[in-house]
Formats: sequence, structure tokens, C-alpha cells
Amino acid sequence: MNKLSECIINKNSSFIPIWFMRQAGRYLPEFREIRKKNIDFIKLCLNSDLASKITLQPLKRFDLDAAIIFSDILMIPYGLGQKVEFKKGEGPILGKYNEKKILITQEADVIKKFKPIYKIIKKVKNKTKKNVIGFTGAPWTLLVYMLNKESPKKNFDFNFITKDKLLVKKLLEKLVSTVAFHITKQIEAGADVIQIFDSWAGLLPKKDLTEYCFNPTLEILKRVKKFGAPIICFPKGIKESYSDFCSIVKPDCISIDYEVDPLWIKKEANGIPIQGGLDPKILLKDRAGIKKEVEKYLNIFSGYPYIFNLGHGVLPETKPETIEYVTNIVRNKK
Ligand code: 1CP
Repeated sequence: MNKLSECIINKNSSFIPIWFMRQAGRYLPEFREIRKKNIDFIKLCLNSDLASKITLQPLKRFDLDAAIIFSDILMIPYGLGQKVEFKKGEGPILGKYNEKKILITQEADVIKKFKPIYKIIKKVKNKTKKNVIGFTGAPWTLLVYMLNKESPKKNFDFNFITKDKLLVKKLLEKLVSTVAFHITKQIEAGADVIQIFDSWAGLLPKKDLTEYCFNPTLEILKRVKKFGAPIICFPKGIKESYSDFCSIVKPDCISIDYEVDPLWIKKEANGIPIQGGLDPKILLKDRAGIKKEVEKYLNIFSGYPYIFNLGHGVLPETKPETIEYVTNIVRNKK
């Protein structure tokens, strides 16, 4: 059994596995080199040679315990027939959604489009003994992108997104089944662990978390449990509701963001393995500042099943040497 599974499934706390969200990405010059020649981001995610190569790039440089597949959460809206484009400096732009088209999309149509993704997993699996992490967006976060058609960073209105209750209900059901199915196919292709990113859970009013975040995630976990791969959940930004998330959803592992007090969550998680937490902005500080913060997490979670990671993705301006520096601190922790 490899390191992440050992920590999550066996709750082994004698070793702290390490990987980084967005470890394959814009902070790496070798990624930017490939990206420059591949303007169409979706096409790049479906190019199994290049995407498997990008997935392995961080493992060539750093002593990490896992490879996260190079893909994107917005492959799901793309798979359901919505146009998805990434414009330079603007983030994702989604096309008009056609409710009927989305709702009648069959699993077979999605498989046909996603075949290269499962091929990437198989290729990566053949090339590394490390854990291979598959991932997906959570229904709520995907719904936000599909209906908002651009990043909610730019503009977001909860009442606008949830205005048409019937449409939202139907879309969430479709997303639950598509996400559960995509997780299953990734596990079949060889993914050892799956992470569900609910990057915009923090936009939900507290009273609506159950309906839009907890319940859809619970339903997905129920459907994929029998396939045996542990699931890490990352309901970013839900603050004190991390405690309810742990007791209601009971994920195999909970990924915390940088607003979560690590000492508090250690008490609230009820023994559920914890991942992450460190603010990615800390990695832009000097070495003494970085070491202090990394060691804070290592000390707090000493003796608790913990996976070292950040509280969100690696920022594009992070120096690759910093990732190496942090990895060495974690590795040398006794
Ligand atoms: O060159 C570029 O401009 C592309 C940048 C890029 C990359 C490298 C995007 C566009 N996606 C990715 C890959 C990616 N996305 C990975 C695999 C690589 C790895 O982690 O090593 C993963 C796991 C994601 C997940 C993802 N995509 C999330 C969830 C995590 C998070 O950051 O909260 C989200 C929200 C997205 C949407 C997305 N895709 C890309 C961008 C810039 C965004 C964010 C848009 C926004 O700000 O709303």
C-alpha cells in the first residue's frame, strides 16, 4: 500500500505524506513551455501524451508521494456539452448552457469525450509507483461555473444562481450522477485516491450548505464507496462548518483551507485524516518564515494521520526551489 492510502485507510501517523494542489502548473517553467505551444487548454487536457508528461513533471523535480492527474474540474461541463474556454488572463469562460442538451447527455457520450482522461491515468500509473490522484469538482462548484459562465471571483450573486429552483435541482442531480460516474471511471483506470474540490463552497450561506454542499457530496460518496478508493473532500471556505462537514459527510480525509485553525479542526474531525492548511502565500516569504509555518502544521498534527499540502493551490509566482525546500522540511521531520 502506498503512502497516501496508508495514511487515509490505515490512519497511520508514523509518516507524513506530501503533495501539493496545483503541483503541475504555471509555476513550473517546463509546464509553461508546453502550454505556450498548446493554446487550447481543453485540447491539452485531452492530449494523453502531453497531459501524462505534465502530470509527472513535478515528480521528476521533487520527492513527492503522489501525482495528481493533469486535467481540470471544468471538463465536466465540457463533457455535458457546454463550451469551455480559457482566455489568457481572464480565467475560464463558459458558453450558453442548453438545459435540455445537458440533461439528456448519456454516460456513453461523456465516456466518449473523456476516454483520453482515463488513458492519461493508465499511462501515469505505468510510469510511477507513487499514488495517482484523480479528481473532480463538487456539484455546487460546477453548478456555479455552469450558470455564472465565468469565475465567481469576478461576479457572483447567490440569488441569481439559485433563482430557478427546478433547473438547479435537475442540474444538481445530473452533476451528482456525472461526477460519481467520472470518479468510478478514474478508479477503474487506476486512480488510487480521488479528491473532490468544492472550491466555492464558501459562497454558500450557512443555511444552504446542507442542500448544495453536504447532500450532493454525501450522495456521491454513497455511490462510489464500493469501488474502494479513499475520497478526500475539500469544501473550501466553509469556516466553522468544517465541523458539520466532518460529522455529516464523514469523508475518508478532509482537506482544510488556510482559514481553518489546525488545532480546532484536529479536535473537531473525530479522527478523520486531515490534509493541507498552509496558506500558499506563505511560500512567497523568506525561508525562515516558510520553515516556521510548515513546522507549525507538522507539530500540531504530529501523531495524527496528516497529509502535508497547502490550503489551496500553489500560486503561479511560487519558485520551484521553494517546493523543494518545503518537501525537504517535511521529509526530515522526525
Ligand atoms: O495555463 C493556464 O492558464 C492553465 C492554468 C490551469 C491549470 C494548470 C487551469 C485553468 N487548470 C489547471 C490544471 C488543474 N486544475 C489541475 C491539475 C494540476 C495540478 O493540480 O497539479 C487541478 C487539480 C485543477 C482544479 C481546478 N480547476 C479547480 C479546483 C482547485 C482550485 O484551484 O480551487 C478549479 C476551481 C479549476 C478551474 C480553473 N481552471 C483553470 C483556472 C485558472 C481555474 C480557476 C478559475 C477561477 O479562478 O475561478
